Amino acid sequence: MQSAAQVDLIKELSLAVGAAHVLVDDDLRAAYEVDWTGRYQGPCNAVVRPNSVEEVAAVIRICALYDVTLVPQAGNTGLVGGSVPRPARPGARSAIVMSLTRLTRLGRVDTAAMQVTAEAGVTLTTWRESAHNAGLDTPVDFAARDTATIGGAIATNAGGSRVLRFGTMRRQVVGIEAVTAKGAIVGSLDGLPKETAGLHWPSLLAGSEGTLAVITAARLRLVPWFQHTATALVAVKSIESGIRLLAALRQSVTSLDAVEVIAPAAMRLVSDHIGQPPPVSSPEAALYVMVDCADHSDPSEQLLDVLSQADGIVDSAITTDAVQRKRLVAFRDRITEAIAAASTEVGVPTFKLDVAVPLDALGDLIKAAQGAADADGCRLVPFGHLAEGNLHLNHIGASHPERLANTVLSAVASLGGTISAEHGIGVAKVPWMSLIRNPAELDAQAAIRAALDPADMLNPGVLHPQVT
Ligand code: 2HG
Ligand code: ZN
Repeated sequence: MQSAAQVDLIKELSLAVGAAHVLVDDDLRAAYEVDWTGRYQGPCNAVVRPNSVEEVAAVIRICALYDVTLVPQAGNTGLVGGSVPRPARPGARSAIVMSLTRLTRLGRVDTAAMQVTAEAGVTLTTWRESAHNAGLDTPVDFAARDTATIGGAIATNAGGSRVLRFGTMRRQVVGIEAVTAKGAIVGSLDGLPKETAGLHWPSLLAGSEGTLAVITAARLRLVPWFQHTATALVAVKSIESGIRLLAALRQSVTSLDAVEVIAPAAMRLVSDHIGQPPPVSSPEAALYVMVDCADHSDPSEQLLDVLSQADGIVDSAITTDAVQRKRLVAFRDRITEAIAAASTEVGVPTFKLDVAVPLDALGDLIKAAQGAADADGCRLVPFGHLAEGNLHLNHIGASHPERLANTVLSAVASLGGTISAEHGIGVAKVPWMSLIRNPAELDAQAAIRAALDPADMLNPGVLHPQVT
């Protein structure tokens, strides 16, 4: 039964955004209370769906008044539990989920500035389509593109396959609009590439995971749209030959767009899932490397040149044909989906660790991760972004996720790596933050957060342990 204060809270929220956009029924809230892997979940009082920055500000002021916490959510494609409510705890404040999926306005593309303004709920695919309609392209792309949104991608500083060419989401944000815990609208969407007037809101908010303010819109950088893409899938006989191939590509292929890595375990799983044999294979393959080169004219000659001189290649396929490319890229893009299906089959949510190490430590990382998975008795499926030394270590049927995390993340830290490369800390990795941040850094981060959100209202439990 709802308390009088809860009834008043729902009434006020309904006045702010319209009763149809305050979801209180169990069945309506359910999809917002659990992440898509099924690993992270918690209850909320209501899901509120504002339609403008002013409505976002009004909702935040109401939540502050009623002393409830607020969990910003958009595509809900996150992998670290940062966009769903925390599990219920005795004495904890109740939560409101703020869904930003109604903020879907997109501005006109400015082709001279190569920028566009998008609201937080615009998906990456829609962002890309708007760029293409103007003859341009987007610098960030990843497999969850149809559901993941601009707001979430900025809040987690998402990466994806084009980071080696254009950088992570942080670099694409030339202006931002957000609402602080006090209900103040901050930032600017003017998109001035040069502006040195003290604090830079895009830099502060990219990667803040909904803890410092709720992002409502951004001015985003666009890039040229290269009409010719050559994609190669290369089987290499050792990790070292994969890294030497990466070095050669970086040195001589100016159109290099993506260099992704697929471990044999991931290749087997995805190939079973999509019902097609791997396009390249060899019993000798230690790794598969997928390379994209994109340019205004056919880049395949440059790519072939490097491939023909590289050592350690045991098989390869290359194509520029759109249909063939799609077929090839599916072996990378559909790995997450294949893992989810395998996890559903064993009845345990996937345990995911997204980590990065310096390239020369990649072999040691894979060894440590395999050792930990073997000790747990689970199936390890590694893949990711070779150029950034970023591996997605997916564990199917893990029995002791905490123990796995302890072993693998400690190894990552001792190899000079990071416990999160592109998925964020969320709630999943909070206990291991001290492996990569010293006490002074953690104190400073907490102090910045407390200054902007003294009541710890925005996404408590994410990035830092939850206090109340
Ligand atoms: C990708 O690179 C995403 O496809 C998802 O970051 C990774 O499922 C994963 O672990
Ligand atoms: Zn990734």
